[in-house]
Amino acid sequence: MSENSTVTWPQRSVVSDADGYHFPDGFFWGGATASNQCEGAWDKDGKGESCADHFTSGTKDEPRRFTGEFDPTAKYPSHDAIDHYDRYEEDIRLFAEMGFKMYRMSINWTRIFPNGDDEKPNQAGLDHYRKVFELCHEFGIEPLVTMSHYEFPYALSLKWNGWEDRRTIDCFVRFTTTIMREYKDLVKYWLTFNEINTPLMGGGPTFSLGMLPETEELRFGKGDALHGEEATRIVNGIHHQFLASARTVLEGRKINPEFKFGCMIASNVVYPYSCKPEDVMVAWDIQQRTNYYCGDVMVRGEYAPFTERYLRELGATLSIEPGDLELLREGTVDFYSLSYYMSGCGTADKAVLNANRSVFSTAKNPYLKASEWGWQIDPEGLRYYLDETYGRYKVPLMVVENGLGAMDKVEDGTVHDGYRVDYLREHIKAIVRAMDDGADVLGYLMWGCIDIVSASTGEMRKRYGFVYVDKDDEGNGTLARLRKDSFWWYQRLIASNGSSLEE
Ligand code: BGP
Repeated sequence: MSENSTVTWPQRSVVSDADGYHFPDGFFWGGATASNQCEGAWDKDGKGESCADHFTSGTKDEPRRFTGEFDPTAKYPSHDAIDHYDRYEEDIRLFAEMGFKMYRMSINWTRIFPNGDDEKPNQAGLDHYRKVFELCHEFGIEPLVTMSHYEFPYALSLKWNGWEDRRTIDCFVRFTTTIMREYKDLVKYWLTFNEINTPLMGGGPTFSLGMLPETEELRFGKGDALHGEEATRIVNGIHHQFLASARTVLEGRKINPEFKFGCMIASNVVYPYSCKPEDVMVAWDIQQRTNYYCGDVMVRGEYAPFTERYLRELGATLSIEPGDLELLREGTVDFYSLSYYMSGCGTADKAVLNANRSVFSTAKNPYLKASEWGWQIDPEGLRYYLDETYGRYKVPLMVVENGLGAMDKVEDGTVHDGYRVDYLREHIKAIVRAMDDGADVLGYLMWGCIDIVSASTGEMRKRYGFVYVDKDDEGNGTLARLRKDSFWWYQRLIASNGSSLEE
């Protein structure tokens, strides 16, 4: 573009000068949680059981287990978590002290409809979230609500095997229309499904699809082994979620035309392990089927061109009924939100893959370091993903999860977590570069802004927060909240709207 160009670009951009970076006005700085990982109070005030309540705790090497009957010798971390349900006021005050502009949280379906298909909503659940939203607004914090974040009603899993059954769509839409009506003046930004694509990456069908598992153990990384009947169940389950999302969007627009809806995709950045064309194509293919398979439906309103070939390879049959495709076309989202933690490598050589397995069917990248949980740290991958995604969809993007799970140590009443600051700084700088490339990014919400239960392992010691919570994996601790060093760093960053990033 020539220097004299008079074109005004509509999207937000970051200006950088001697004083540092200047993010656009209204950029959403903040943090994110999910109710099953922080609230606890799993059976309080009329709440029903969700699938998350049936997962035991695990470790990096010991997978979590899903047990239908509660095992009296096991721990179920969602049952108490960090007691955010009763301490939300203290926690939101801490977020406000950091200057949060946005707080992403989920409404637990089973607090509103304990069995998923109840006739009437549970008033105590509705009252609880109203108080939370009112408090956010008192501090000028905009809530961003995930309607489904691994909180599927267990009763519906038993009845219909979760999203495998189309009847689940009506139940979900009843839930979403109830909360949209209830909070129409308090919540403007909504995400229908958290990380809708993870079952295609090997995330297992229970967490996000509410399907009862074939084995108790929650194992990750089997995306490349997905095939046949299980694949059929999963692609149809996701199809039902697409339909439920589209109906929610259409209902929501009637309730409040100001509402903004986002999809939420777990970004899967996969580089070729080598420049062999076979490796390049494997990397390309994994990205197509894990990112664009869902993104295309939710943003463009239609299945991606490669879908037929992909389903054939999966040995899966997708059941599309009359009216489905029209509905998907109408109920598209307004923005694209994503989680980003790591990247991986694609290889056509099974021996290389098996010798170097990273997370989610990819091989380890020899050029990258990893977190203590083996997630390979790659800020540049975030720029790559934002640019690719913006180039494909041209809708605003929002980073609604990014952060470092680490083993923190309390010293002198705080945590010196310079390693976390380094991780966050480098990722935010990658966002700046993507915005400089032209990507339109609405905000940055750090995942697990207060220490919460880890989704993949159920541990407390995999900590992400700016705020430390005094609780260990055995359940000991006072639950006291401590500000880590990163707390003050993020506070300065938000106050300067990004210009103190290099500090
Ligand atoms: C995402 C989930 C979150 C969250 C995060 C970190 O996949 O949406 O719920 O937990 O990952 O993962 P973990 O808690 O396993 O470290």
